[in-house]
Amino acid sequence: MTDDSQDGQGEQQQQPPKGMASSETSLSETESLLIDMMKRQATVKAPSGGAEILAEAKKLGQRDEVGGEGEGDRKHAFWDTQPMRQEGQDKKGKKKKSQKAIEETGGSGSDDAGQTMQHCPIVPDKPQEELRQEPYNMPNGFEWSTVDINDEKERDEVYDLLTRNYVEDDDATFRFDYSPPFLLWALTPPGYTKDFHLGVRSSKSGKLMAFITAVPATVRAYEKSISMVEINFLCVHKKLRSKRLAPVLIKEITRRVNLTGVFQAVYTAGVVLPVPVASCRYYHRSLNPKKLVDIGFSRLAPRMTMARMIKLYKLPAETSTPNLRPMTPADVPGAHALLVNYLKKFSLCVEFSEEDFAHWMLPREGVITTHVACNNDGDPTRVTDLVSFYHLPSTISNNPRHSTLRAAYSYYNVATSVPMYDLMKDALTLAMNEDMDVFNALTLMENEDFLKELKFGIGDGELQYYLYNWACPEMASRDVGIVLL
Ligand code: MYA
Repeated sequence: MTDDSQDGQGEQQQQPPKGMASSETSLSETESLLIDMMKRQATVKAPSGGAEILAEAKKLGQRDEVGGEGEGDRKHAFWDTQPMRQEGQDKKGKKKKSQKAIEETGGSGSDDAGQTMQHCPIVPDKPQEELRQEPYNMPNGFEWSTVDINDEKERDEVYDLLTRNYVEDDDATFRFDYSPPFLLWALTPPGYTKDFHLGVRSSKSGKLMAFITAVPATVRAYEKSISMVEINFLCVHKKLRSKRLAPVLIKEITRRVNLTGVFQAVYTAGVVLPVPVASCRYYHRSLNPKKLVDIGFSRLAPRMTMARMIKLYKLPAETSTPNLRPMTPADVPGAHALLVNYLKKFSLCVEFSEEDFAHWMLPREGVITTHVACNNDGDPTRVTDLVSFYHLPSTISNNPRHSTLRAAYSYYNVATSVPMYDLMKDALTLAMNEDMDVFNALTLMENEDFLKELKFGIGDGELQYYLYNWACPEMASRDVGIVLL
């Protein structure tokens, strides 16, 4: 769970945080779902292990839109039926059983010789008339609900679900606490579709019990530019866990996205599923070491005193990059050009339009901080440097003194007039001046060049990157150029 960094400081993986917030689901709702499922199981003969879902899925008449016909006796009853990269995709050789299962149901990820075809959909696009038109069934007592994220009340409902039930670390000490303004930002980029903010409510109480989202993005994987969606905020209320609701949410969002002519997606998760395209590790840089030790995020190494630790992590009060200042709308064309050009060197990145860039990068208080510098003598309006981080606090459980861990997450950074090390040191100062406790960064893009020198400590888990329905070789984390929220 913890690891000693080079500085002798142990860090926890901020995969996220966790928590123990009380659940407000009434027992009667949970019980009614359980009873409903038990009744179904009594009437449907399940083939084999993991059959709870299969029985449920069959009873509900569920059918995968692309990929497998249903869940069976596999390690990943759901994921092994989905059009995903397969283990050993990068090598020639025999097809694996699960790959065969996909092919039998329409997949095309391998050629006849058993060699993997690269850089193509695993399952071909389907014409509209072949797509399932009606939503997947929900268990009795629950119903689909498209959430209006622009409505403050509904946004607060999403906030409430996530803040109590979303991603936690292994021992449930820290849990992500995405703020309502952050959710609005994350879910309304140019071209977003309301239908892709998908909730599940209790029919009786109307309470939001589960959620999943998709937003559009043009993503380049190696040489191919693909219209896809970014999937995020998959969440099932703690009282409804392990009942195979997540696969239904994933199938329904897939169906809705497919109906708009899109068949690929990108997403990240802390869990290893079939099969990541890349794997990145979080590193953490202490900004407020005393608090981090107090809350158990970090620990004092043997022979390290708090006074020495504070000194070790002390940062300059001011930034050093000349002319570094908050980005404004007038900077968008120049900063967009800088980032788009920089991202060319990576194997997986978003191809931002100028409009996308303005949405994702302009500063928003308490959500995203972006600074730029224009240090080109010949062209004083040219943006030469860009540094940004988003604000994602975590709820801290069971701590008498602290309820929130304030965390900055490195976003997109480009340095041309100063070394990347200097620019990122400025990022730490900016985060410290916004009262952040810790600055987190993944081992993607060129981050590994500065992490150790800037006294980041290694986290203890990995963030997996996935491409849905897209075959391509695995890549190293330094080749990943996309940061998902
Ligand atoms: S990552 C954040 C995920 N959220 C959390 O970790 C929040 C806390 N946890 C929960 O709310 C629940 O535990 C969740 C699972 C909802 C995660 N990604 O219903 P179940 C598989 C994908 O009985 P529950 C993010 O948001 C699991 O392996 N699948 O389980 C990106 C098993 O399948 P299989 C996951 O615990 C999401 C099945 O679910 C994940 O009650 C990208 C069990 O279902 C996970 N993080 O609920 C989603 N965790 O048996 C994919 C578990 O096969 C998008 N599972 O192993 C795919 C693209 C879709 C669009 C395509 C368009 C073309």
